[in-house]
Amino acid sequence: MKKLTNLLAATALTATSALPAMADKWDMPMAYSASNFHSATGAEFAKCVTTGTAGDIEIVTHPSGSLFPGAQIKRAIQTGQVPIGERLMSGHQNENAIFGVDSVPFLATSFDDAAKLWKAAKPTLETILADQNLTLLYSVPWPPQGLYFKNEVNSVADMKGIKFRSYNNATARLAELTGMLPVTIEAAEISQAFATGVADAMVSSGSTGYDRKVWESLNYFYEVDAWLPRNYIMVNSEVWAGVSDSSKAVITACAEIAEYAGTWRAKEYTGFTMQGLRDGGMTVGPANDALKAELRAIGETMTAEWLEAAGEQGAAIVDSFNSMK
Ligand code: PCA
Repeated sequence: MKKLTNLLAATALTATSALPAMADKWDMPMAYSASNFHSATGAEFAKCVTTGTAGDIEIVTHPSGSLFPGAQIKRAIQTGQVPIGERLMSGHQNENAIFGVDSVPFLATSFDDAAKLWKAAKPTLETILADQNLTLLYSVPWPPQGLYFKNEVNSVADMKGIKFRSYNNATARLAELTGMLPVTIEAAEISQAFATGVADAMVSSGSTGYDRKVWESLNYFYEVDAWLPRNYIMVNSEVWAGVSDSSKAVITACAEIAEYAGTWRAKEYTGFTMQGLRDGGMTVGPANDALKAELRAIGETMTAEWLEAAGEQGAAIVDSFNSMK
């Protein structure tokens, strides 16, 4: 028996001393539900890094805003409260209009165009983020944004006075320009907000409506393909500087895989979630032509406003994007 205990103790010791000296645990806050495709992608990215670095860096994801709510994640990474995290970048248009480049209505309305816009904007975004102590690892789009309502809507006039859940400046501005009343609510909170009548409408993807089972409160989804906003996975630049070259290579490779896999998932999920909304009992279809035209006109106003706010950098991104089309 003593022998066995000794043996166990020796094995435990060996196991402990075999652990890499620099083993590091990275908590990674994410704002969206564990079932969401961004969270699934993040979980695989975490696994890829943990396995690839042989545990030198173990990434642990915290979905559903459980560690930090979405609005606080970027600051938490910047200030080193967490080394890494995922954030919807357009949530920070207040800081810099460039962060809202992916939420300009009708600028990029398909996955292909969203990829081109991302390519055009990436170098500028990386520079802005670097100034904020942030290093970009990967980015994945949401599916195209459409309009959710409790009641049937056929024109902008029908929207007047409706309480509209917003998730960034652009969505709040859209509410204002359509005569609705914006109320900012994180995706993790929307099921409750709709159930209690805090809001009766939103613009979002089929994915978020599906994840949050919004058919329990809302009845109509109008496919508008207004824009495809993106989530970004960022690491604190000081933390990044301290990572070994070999671990950096693993993380960069895992990030590339995650961006590809996440984008693929977003595409696959678009049709799947539309059907999910229908199965839940919602009426799903394109907005009528008159409503589309009204929304386009509002989009033009918002595009002009964005270009004004984003200045030369914004104009250069749009030029570069247009040259790729
Ligand atoms: N879902 C997120 C952002 C965009 C989307 O499709 C949300 O509604 O908060």
